Amino acid sequence: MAAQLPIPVHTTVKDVFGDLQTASVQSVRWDGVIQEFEKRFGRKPAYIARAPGRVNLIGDHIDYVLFGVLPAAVEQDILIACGPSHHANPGTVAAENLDPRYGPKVFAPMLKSALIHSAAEERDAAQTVNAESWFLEIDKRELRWESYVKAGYYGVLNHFFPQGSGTHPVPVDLLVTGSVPAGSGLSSSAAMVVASTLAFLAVNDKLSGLTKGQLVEMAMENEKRVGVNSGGMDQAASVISTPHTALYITFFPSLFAEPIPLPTPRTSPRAVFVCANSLVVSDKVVGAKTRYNLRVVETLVGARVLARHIGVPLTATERPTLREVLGRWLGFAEAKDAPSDLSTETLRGGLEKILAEVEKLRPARDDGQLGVTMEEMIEWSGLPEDQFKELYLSWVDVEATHFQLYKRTRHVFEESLRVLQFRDECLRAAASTDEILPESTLTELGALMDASHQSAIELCENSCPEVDELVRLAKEAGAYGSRVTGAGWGGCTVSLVAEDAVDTFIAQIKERYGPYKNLEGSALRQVIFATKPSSGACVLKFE
Ligand code: NG1
Ligand code: MG
Repeated sequence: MAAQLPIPVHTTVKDVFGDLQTASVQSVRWDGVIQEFEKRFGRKPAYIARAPGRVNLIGDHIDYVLFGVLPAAVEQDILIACGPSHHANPGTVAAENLDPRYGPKVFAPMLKSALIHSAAEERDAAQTVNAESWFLEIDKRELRWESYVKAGYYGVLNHFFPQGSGTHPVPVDLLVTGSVPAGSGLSSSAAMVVASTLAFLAVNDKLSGLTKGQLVEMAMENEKRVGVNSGGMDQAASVISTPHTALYITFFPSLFAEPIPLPTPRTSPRAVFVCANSLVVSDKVVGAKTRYNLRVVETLVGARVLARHIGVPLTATERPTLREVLGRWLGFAEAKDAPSDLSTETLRGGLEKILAEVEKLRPARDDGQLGVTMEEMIEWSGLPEDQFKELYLSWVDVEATHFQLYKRTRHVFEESLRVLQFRDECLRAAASTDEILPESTLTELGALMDASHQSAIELCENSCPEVDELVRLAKEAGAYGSRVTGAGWGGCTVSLVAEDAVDTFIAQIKERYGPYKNLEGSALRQVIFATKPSSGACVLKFE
């Protein structure tokens, strides 16, 4: 299965991309990075690590609840050229970026034992798990480009160079370049962290024997150093994706990834997914309000309250997700990290059934639109206040007066159901022996995308006016379906569009979406483009 495969190590750019056309276009960029590395560091790089961004076709704000999602890697990616350096201190990194806005940085990890009684000790204790041997300063309140490089380095240091192992990380020179726009919902952060993790693994010769699934776990852990309490969709999509397919990824009881062929090449008309950037920077944290984390907490509390209503017993100290509660309610004893014996058909039936129970979470009051207050939520949970706060709030930054248990829980179950329906529709189309598939395949996929966007507006509340306008314009321009992709509150939309109508579709959006009016040529191609599902992360090794 896809997550168990080794991380690909290639020796030519052609092998990275498989098809010659993409490889010849990409080679120019890769050669540029190699030359620039040589110019800056005086020798050729030993490796280039590549990690793509991703577009999520359907299934947002459900990965941290451990339900399946359906993203595909995009061509836009992060490249990190790297090689061992002559720096005297082990592990010291000289990091440069091809983008002149991001200045060069030199940083060195410190062994925690050397930090005792130092000023950094306090910060260290707050930021890292105590069992870790290494410390690298990352200020989460002021993230910079190199923070993501450091985040990737962290896991490599702590996994492979524990204190007392007698081995030391090599000093490294590296050069970063990226084509995934930041804050656009295409997961530039995960691409940065995956590429960085891979670069440090490669340069320290720790790649052999490592599976894609293990790299995903490391990258998820590493991303927590810079990010929010996110799920694993972005890292899994960046690492495991295969060309021309989407990836159905589930997270419970263990990481599982299945390539899903997209029906588009054989439908009539053929269709493609078009990304359009609203140019509103997607920000998961606004002021002191971490709206992303708030949804993580709301869905976890929703799971406990729902469990009480439907008779799933929970201990006072466990914190299961909605996915785990559903599994138990259906009578499956799913142990974490074991393979699941809950089939997608059973899951689908279970989701349909549990949706009838979600009404029990609806606030009774007239002002229920606002959700429930902290006091009501604690009362609903059945836990004493102290215990509730310890279990649900002590580990996460959240600031809110009201909580939407009903809306978020409904969103999670309905969106998860849509992912399964989308997946089934794609698999059905792929299994068909008909020469030409009916257009209804596309209409149905489109309808699921539309319903998903409606849920983003009404239930998950992660859209924004500009994104809604883009979705409306996409529908007017003939898209089968259109939705916000990723975390939301800005960023990109993804639309399913007939292939022969893509040019007029893009021209019409350019004409009508205000922020695109003055964009031409490559500036326009960077904000609105048809995606080609690309391959996942890999390393190019120079011999
Ligand atoms: P993006 O679009 O990269 O901000 C975020 C989370 C995902 C997922 C989506 C919403 C990170 C790193 N990723 O993605 O895990 O929850 O939102 O579906 O925060
Ligand atoms: Mg991100």
